Amino acid sequence: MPRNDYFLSGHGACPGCGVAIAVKNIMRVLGSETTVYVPASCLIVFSALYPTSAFKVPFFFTAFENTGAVITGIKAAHRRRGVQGNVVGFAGDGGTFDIGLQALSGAADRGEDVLYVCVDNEAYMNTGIQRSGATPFGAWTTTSPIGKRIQGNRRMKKDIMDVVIAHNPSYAATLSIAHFNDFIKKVDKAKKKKGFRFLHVLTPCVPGWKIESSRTVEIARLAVETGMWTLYEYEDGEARSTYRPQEMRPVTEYLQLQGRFRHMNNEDLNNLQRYLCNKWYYHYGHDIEQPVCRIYKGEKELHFDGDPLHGV
Ligand SMILES: Cc1ncc(C[n+]2csc(CCOP(=O)(O)OP(=O)(O)O)c2C)c(N)n1
Ligand code: SF4
Repeated sequence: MPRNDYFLSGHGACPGCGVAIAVKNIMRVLGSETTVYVPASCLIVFSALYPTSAFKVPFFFTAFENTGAVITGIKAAHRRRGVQGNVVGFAGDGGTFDIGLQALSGAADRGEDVLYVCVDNEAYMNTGIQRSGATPFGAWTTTSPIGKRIQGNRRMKKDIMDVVIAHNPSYAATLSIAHFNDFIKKVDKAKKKKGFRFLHVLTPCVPGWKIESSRTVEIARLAVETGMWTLYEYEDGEARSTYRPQEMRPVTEYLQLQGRFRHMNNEDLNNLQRYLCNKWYYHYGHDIEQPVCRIYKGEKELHFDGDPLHGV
């Protein structure tokens, strides 16, 4: 692992921010010959207080919906001037799944020679925790509240990887900040490939997920162990899983560490668990010998410890 930092301390992220952890490590692998673009998002707020920037490389910022278009333009300018190196865009899930989808699709469709990274904290965090297409089923956000009519977000998370893969990119992969070797290998591959490359990183958010700041990495690991997040890559027209947990852990182990899920009832828990079991089979099914899915029949199984962070 290279030790030189190009995303420096002194930025303003919350302690334990998954986005900051991901960006710091990705930048170590990408190195000094990199030009960065960040659209409106938490990252721009905590990394670029004018006139300073936490990025120790050339760095751009324009509008929310533009990542695919701007990184395309930067690459074209580089080509024209004979500049070598990577052009990378770091966009949030709101700027990728929803508002930036059209520019993302255009860049992927044209096979632009750029790296697009989606740092996915599963909501529009910097404007106050609004639901996005990446928000998981059941999660509380300020626009999917808990009340008589609805109990948190009613939609399953959009599968943005499937959307990107439909464009046949040269490389696409999912990353976890808790699976370090897998993480580094994939960034390195993405750095070396030509054409359109896409990395999708799960980045837990302390206030948005109502978690303790010291548990970010543990929660990211549990996402993989419970099937909420699967690690795989797509290249040369084929997808393959890069890490398979030994057994499928009950999703409640993941949910109960996060206040955004504390209201979930049995029916919703079972719906989510069933969905994850199907997803597990979809990703790992061919090498599974026995059924792994455990649907709960008893009482609600979420237990909270009374920590105020775990309240909604
Ligand atoms: C077209 C447009 N709509 C809305 C906004 C306001 N806005 C700026 S950042 C942001 C939320 C960003 O969410 P996301 O991309 O998920 O990144 P996060 O803050 O969660 O890291 C919003 C809604 C904007 N700048 N431009
Ligand atoms: S609100 Fe969430 S994503 Fe934004 S800086 Fe804090 S922990 Fe990171």
